[in-house]
Amino acid sequence: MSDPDAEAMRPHPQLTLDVITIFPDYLAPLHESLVGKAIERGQLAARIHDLRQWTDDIHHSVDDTPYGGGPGMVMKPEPWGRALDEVAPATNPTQPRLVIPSPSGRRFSATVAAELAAEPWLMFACGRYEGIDARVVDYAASRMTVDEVSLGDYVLCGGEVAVLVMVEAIARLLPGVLGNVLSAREDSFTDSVDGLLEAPAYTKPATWRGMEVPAVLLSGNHGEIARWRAAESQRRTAQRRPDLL
Ligand code: 6GU
Repeated sequence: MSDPDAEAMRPHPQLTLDVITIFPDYLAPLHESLVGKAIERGQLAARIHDLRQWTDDIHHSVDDTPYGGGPGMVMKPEPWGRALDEVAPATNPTQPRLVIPSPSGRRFSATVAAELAAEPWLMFACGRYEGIDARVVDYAASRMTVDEVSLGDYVLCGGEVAVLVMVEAIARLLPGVLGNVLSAREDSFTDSVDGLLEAPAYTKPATWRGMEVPAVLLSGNHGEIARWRAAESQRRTAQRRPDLL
């Protein structure tokens, strides 16, 4: 998009993302697929920052041993403080919402994704090791909303993959990002539907390796099809996710 007319036509991004990480290459998948297209179209802006640019020692250290002892390393506060101050200057009246991926955070969900998709500016702070010095959260919270968010009850090596997951879930909720505006709404887990799992999907050929597509889907009877899908949703949800019923 170096064409100046295309540049002038570029929409104002609906959402700006700043991601701070010690592994910027981990975020490369953001430039693929649906999220990558949204960035190309200017609907989404994604800026990836290497935390090490805010270190001040020869070794570009970002971690140190924990006070009180224990295994592992903790991310030092100083580089994080400088990163926050540069990406979101304290004097700036507009502040991002800060999302910190952490197994100790509140659980990510379609509801949280929708909440984050409604923000104009999100900053993600990717921790590694045993986490970030806890004072960084308190410092950030003195001027911006801070959310520690967990994907589930398991431990990842760092927040980068969690950011990819969250950004994908958020970006597809932005108006005009998904090709088909309806399909985000009808997906499993979105609040606007009934909170059930989706019915199975089929495409051509109608017979494949001896297996038939359910005849109702070939019937052209839209009322019957809708009833069949609703029943399949119920059956699948009861079988796989009874907690949703
Ligand atoms: Cl969001 N981050 C990390 N580091 N580990 C996790 C997680 C997040 N969610 C589950 N495990």
